[in-house]
Amino acid sequence: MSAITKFIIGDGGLPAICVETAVSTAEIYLHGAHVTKFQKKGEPPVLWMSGKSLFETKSPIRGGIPVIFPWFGARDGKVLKHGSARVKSWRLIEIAHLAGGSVALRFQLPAETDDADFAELEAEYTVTVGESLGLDFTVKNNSNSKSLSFEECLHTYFTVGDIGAVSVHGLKGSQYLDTVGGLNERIEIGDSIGISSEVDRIYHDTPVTVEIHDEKLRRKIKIEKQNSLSTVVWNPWIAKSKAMADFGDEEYHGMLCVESGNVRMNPVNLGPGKSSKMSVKISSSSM
Ligand code: TA6
Repeated sequence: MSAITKFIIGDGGLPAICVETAVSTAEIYLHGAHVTKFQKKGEPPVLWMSGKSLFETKSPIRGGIPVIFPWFGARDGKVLKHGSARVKSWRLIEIAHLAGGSVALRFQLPAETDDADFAELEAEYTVTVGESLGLDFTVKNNSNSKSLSFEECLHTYFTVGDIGAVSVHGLKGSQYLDTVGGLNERIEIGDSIGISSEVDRIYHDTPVTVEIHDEKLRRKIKIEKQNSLSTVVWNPWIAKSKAMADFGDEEYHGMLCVESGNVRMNPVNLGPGKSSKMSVKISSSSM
């Protein structure tokens, strides 16, 4: 079959694009250029969505792949956490049906004219749906005189069968900022990471491929990336889950964030007229 793309009015009346290829389905909202679904036919969803997510223009969607830009976390003088890109309406500027049956959708973020710090940064985001999910995030510095610094992160929520039967591989020996119970720099000493309490870690200088091994779903999710030095691993666990209105109290059992970006110790510094491109490829296979 050749791939099909369909425009729909999604949750909250927000416009979205559904994509079906011979091997997978996906859904992307224009709001935040937010990928809310990616699933290979015959398999459980790769991306996780909260059953309590809001779908309104002033709030980020909870789950899928929030696009975090141009800053990560809280920022002095800024109201929004995790930047403004995820609550902006992006423009879909191209749909390309590729050889091999994949579909590439290219989105553009309208200039941040109301934010002087970032008005000269232009972002584009290409989502490629096929056997795997490809994400290319490009930023251009339109200033002809100033270097600009920003942060970027594809804050991906993955479906897991049981958070207690999951391990994260590829980060052994890496330094990370542990943000649970204060801010502490630590080194990952384990061959893999298990989750049995709240985890909120920003691994620095990690261009590496990371894998999620899911014993319950008997599945491996591979997260390969280029030009991304930060890896964030997050599960809110019990208290934080209860504290989020758009996150079910028990939903932490079925999700894990492994995020790819350039944040904190690894921001992007872009010279005048220069561009950067961060790429992530998400694929799944049986164990
Ligand atoms: O990426 C991890 C994190 O920074 C956590 O600290 C947690 O706040 C999470 O992002 C979700 O943030 P949000 O603003 O989407 O609720």
